[in-house]
Amino acid sequence: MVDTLPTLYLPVDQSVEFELTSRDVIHSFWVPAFLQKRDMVPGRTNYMYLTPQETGTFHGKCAELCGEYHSNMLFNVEVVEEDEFVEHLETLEEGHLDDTYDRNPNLHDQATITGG
Ligand SMILES: [Cu+2]
Repeated sequence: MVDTLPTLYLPVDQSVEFELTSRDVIHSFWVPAFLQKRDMVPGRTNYMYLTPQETGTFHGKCAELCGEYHSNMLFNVEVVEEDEFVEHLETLEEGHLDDTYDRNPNLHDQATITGG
């Protein structure tokens, strides 16, 4: 399962700013190895700053009980050298997520079924 998770790439030894928000409910961005976590709140932007100091694979998860899919909110973090990071960036389209991980359509279906 770990192989199919979304992966966040970060460059080693460079400061990184995370801009954290949510499009549905409150979540919490947590990579235990980074020793920080921060809430992600709809309608608000929180920030987290860090500098990854070693390359490697780390595990991230949502740290706020957010609903039915909470236990599936897992991701990988790859901290890589600068050239590998740039190479990876070039494979991304605009750097935005598509709807692949969007749970809102599920919530909408549920609301329709229950008339809510
Ligand atoms: Cu959660």
